[in-house]
Amino acid sequence: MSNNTDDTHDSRKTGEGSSSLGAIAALSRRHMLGTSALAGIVGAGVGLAGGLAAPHAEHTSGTTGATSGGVQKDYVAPGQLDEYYGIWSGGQSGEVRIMGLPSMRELIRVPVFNTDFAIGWGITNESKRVLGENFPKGGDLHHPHMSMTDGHYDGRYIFVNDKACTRVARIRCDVMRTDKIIEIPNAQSIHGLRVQRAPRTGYVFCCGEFRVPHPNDGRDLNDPSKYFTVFTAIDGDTMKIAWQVLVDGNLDNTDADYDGKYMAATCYNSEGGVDLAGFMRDERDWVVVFNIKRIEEAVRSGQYKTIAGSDVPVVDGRHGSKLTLYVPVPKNPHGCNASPDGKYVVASGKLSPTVTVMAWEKIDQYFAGKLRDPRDVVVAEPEMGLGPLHTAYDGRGNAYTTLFIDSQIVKWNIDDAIKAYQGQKVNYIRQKLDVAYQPGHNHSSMGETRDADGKWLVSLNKFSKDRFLPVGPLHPDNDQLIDISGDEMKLIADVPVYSEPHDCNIVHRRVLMNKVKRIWTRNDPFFAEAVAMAKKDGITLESDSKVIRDGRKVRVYMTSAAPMYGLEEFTVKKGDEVTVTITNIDQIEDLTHGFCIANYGINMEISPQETSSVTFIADKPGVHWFYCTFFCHALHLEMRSRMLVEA
Ligand code: RUQ
Ligand code: CUA
Ligand code: CA
Repeated sequence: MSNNTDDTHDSRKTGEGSSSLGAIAALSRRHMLGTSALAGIVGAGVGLAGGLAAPHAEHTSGTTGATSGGVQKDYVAPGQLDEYYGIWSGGQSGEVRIMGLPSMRELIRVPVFNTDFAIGWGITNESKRVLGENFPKGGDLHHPHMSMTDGHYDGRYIFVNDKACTRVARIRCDVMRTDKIIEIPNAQSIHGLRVQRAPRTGYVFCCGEFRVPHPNDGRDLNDPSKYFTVFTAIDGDTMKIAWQVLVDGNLDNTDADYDGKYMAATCYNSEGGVDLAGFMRDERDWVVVFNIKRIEEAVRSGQYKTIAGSDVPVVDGRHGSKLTLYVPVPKNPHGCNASPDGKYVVASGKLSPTVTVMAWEKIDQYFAGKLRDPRDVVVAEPEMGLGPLHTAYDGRGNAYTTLFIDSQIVKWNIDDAIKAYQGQKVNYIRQKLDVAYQPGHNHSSMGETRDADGKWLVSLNKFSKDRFLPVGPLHPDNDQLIDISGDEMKLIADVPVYSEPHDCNIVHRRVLMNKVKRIWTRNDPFFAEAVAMAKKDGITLESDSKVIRDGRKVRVYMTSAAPMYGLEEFTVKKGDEVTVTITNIDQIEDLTHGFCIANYGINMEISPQETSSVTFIADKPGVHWFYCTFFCHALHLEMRSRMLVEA
């Protein structure tokens, strides 16, 4: 395994450059799009098409430099392991995908807000307990972030947002299973989500994007002056909401400092608009900074109210509050990204060609009363190009900003940008690399932690256009792998991805590999309720296979061990409420069984040492075979038994 690490590093050092080709393409593209592109992003359909013009002209740029001595740099040989885990958002698929980097192979999917027949997510009692009563059909997951301790990934949890149904979820890294989903009150549509970096996570923070009235029960429908949103702090250990902050405007993306003192969030609707023209009326919006200690003090001393029937303490952080700082920044900022040296936070301009660099130290000074003008916390505002959305870092003082309209990644130097802002004549732009096409987020290896290692960058492009075989009107996205280990960015691979990754984390395998369990631990809390029920019924899950009738409720307990279930049949009556609880007593890694009842719409996974349960009404009389769905044994097909439902 450790060989693999060395292989990956060595092979990358000898790559050949391609900058001249890329530069020419970049020039011609900028010439082609010209100034109409900015109009493009705001002019809806027609303009957007303009911004996307002529992909054929440059679609070969940047594809060289991918090999070293004939070996593709993202090549991970059979039997070798990737160096990084990629924690990928599944977007409107509502799931998280775990990838390997640099191979960019998808390793596994973690259902979160979606349902998944493969493992029975949304079917088993264990998953329904997480999803809640009447759970929505899906979710729109944008931002996965791993828990941290002192600015380092700690491999405990991954937290994610649901923009579609205003929820936040937590995934346990040890079993890669979602163990908690909560709804956020007093908000509509959770977008930005980040974790407290220090001293630990700690808080999970999230942004309510849409302004609506609260309570949102039909009153004040057409009175936007009554609309508002809140910034939410969740206790990541208990998944209970700690407090909320009422803000002016709306909230988009957010990020934390490295000292546990502040959060910053972008706002693109300072106008309080309710339509496109309204969202863009003003030349400036803002970044709002939250002073965590002051907010905690306000909550402790009772300086809060509760709203709309929820008991969550809400403090007032609108203009004039001592709890917040509103920093005016150019028009409709989007991404919010703290640099791994712990010094800066960068808001990307979107409708402005600039990004705004703010220093945490200056924010300290502002809250201490040493600075008067909120703009005094800004230390640089470098020009990037058209449509800056998100910024990533290499840990060597460079930043990488995506340009949605220009379809480029800009590599720039933070110190030089600060010097330029102070009036010195320095060029802070290091390189512009064409990507295909229209990047949203980008993310660098370990780049949102103190361990930013500057090896890989992924550009998560919203359009793939002509990059893959045509597969119908719906195109995959294109996540491009870029080598940033040298002085120049080099494009390594195009990877098609299903709708629609927004963001990802790239986590070195040393963080996770030894924390991830290969088989379940008996009595894991994930299936604790099934274990408790069995105990009440006097069942030893590891050995008993038995049917217990309790009025119209029937509880069926059985073991599974390749290639047999503990019961060859069980009998119930039509209309019975049946709970089937299966314990996989196999101990061998990877020996998963399934449980699918023919024509009942039920399937679930039972991995080694796991207990899974499902409850249903036996509404169809007759013989129903139940069978194993995971190929577990030469006699896997023979691993089936009968459920007899009496009429
Ligand atoms: S946002 S493309 Cu949903 Cu993270 Cu910026
Ligand atoms: Cu058990 Cu297939
Ligand atoms: Ca605006």
